[in-house]
Amino acid sequence: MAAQRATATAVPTCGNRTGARRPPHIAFLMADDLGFADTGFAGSPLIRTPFLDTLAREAVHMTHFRAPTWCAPSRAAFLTGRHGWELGITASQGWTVLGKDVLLLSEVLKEVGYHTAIVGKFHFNPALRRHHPSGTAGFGCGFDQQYGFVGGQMDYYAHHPSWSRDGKQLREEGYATELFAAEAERVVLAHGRLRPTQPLFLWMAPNAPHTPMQAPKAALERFGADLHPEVRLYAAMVFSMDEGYARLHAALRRAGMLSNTLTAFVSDNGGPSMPSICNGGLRGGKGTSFEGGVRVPAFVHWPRCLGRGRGGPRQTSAAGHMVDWFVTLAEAAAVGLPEAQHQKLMQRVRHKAPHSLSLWPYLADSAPLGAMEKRQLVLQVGAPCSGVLRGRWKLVMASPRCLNTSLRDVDFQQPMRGFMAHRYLLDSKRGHGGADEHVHGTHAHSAATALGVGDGDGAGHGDAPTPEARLRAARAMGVQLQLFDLHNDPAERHDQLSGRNASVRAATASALLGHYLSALRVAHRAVGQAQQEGRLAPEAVKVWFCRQVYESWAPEVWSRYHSWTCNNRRGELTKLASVRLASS
Ligand SMILES: [Ca+2]
Repeated sequence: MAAQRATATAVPTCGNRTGARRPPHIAFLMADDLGFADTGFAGSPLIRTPFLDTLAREAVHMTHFRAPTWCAPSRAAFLTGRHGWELGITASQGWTVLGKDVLLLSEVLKEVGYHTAIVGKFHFNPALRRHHPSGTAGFGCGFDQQYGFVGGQMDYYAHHPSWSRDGKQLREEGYATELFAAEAERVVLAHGRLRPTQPLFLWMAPNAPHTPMQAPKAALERFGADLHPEVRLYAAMVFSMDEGYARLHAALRRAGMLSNTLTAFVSDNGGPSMPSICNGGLRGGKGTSFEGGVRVPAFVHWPRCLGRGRGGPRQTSAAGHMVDWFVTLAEAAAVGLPEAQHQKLMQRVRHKAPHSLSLWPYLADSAPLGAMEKRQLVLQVGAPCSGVLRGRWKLVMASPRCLNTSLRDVDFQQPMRGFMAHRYLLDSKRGHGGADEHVHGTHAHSAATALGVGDGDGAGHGDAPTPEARLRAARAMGVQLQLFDLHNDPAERHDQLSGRNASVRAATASALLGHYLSALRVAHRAVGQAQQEGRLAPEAVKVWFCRQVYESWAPEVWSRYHSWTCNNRRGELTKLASVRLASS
């Protein structure tokens, strides 16, 4: 594809065509579970992010950027350039140890001369540190420095048992977001003092505003006591996160590094379906393949090379994805290498992460979308809610039990058919993991053939199924399919597979399903390999997962979940289709 052939020339020249190109310092700011519209620059009436708003005014925004729907697979995608389903991560939370064959972004940047640091939430299986061969420092995984925790959910004051610096456990007092800010400041100032000529890669990943809802008093007092307590807490958590990023940038300025810094901002996944969080009218939330779960704020601020956007903030609607940072940042980091060495490196990087595409053609000069317009993105493999996207079309696949059943009627201890139907395709050869009896044996075999999956690694035997037959087969396996036209219906309210459009759209849905099944085969192999190597974490299906899907479907239930921070935001989706950017 054209986008995959993009080379170093796609990275902006920064107005320096004669001298050697200097690699930038990279400050990668990742929020955790931030709502799509919960920033000042997205127009929130309640949430305040003054620092991010300042950056946003000079940044290039990716208005249709997608991320995996959970924390761990999202961080894996960022660090490896590969989707969770390529890595054997099919469980919802993705607690699988990465294989030795993956190349980490931190390793690539270290290799081209960067000093590398992670401050915040790592969220990989702790075994990764022992398992992965990279790195010689205390922490490894390609990072020279580490501070924070390895796990996921964490009390902001009691901290996670894995709280550590450079891999050594420590106990500290304080609010996590503020401790991360202080450490980022220390890392930058020390870097400026000790290694003034070396580029720095700092991945700043506070766990804010992920649950539990906790905020320091000073931040809380910035918001009126008349606000609902949950909204006030959430707003204070986001504000504190914003202050932390501001402290990092202030340190870069003090160290004389800011003018050569590339700053990227992104949320690791969509905001959860919680009353205090606003995804701006996008359907669903974290854990689902609906837009509320996968479409996240994302921008790149690099005034030296991308300009300051004299006509206001710039934007691209290219279908970027979390996996793309891998190639994109590697390209920017490698600008100083001799051409032959650069090409060799990028060849290896692209080979390791074939789905990671360079974003530079779209960030640098708003190139025509080209291949990006037809890009096929498998958003999640495995239920309760999988999805695949191509251009304006998105196919969502979920358990009917999640989508169509009153929550009161669901016994969540029982296997969900939709979920297990997906699992069958992964499990049929190995026979592990308690597959649902409905999809076992010959029934499953014939259903798989009807889907066009068949046996073996290739396509199915015999004639390819008709679109209608394939959709029927998927439904017979207990998977509910919904097709959305995101161009006309960004809120995913109107299923194109029901009503009068159904037959017209069957071919589109079937093609997307076919692409999804290809990814499923890749996932099958990756899971098998993870099992053989003892890296596969046990997965758990909890009530909460299904609830996320259900509430994204039932309008009367769902509306309750967008009533506070989304106040006055109803009907604004047309603005959000291109992100409403603060104008001053
Ligand atoms: Ca998250």
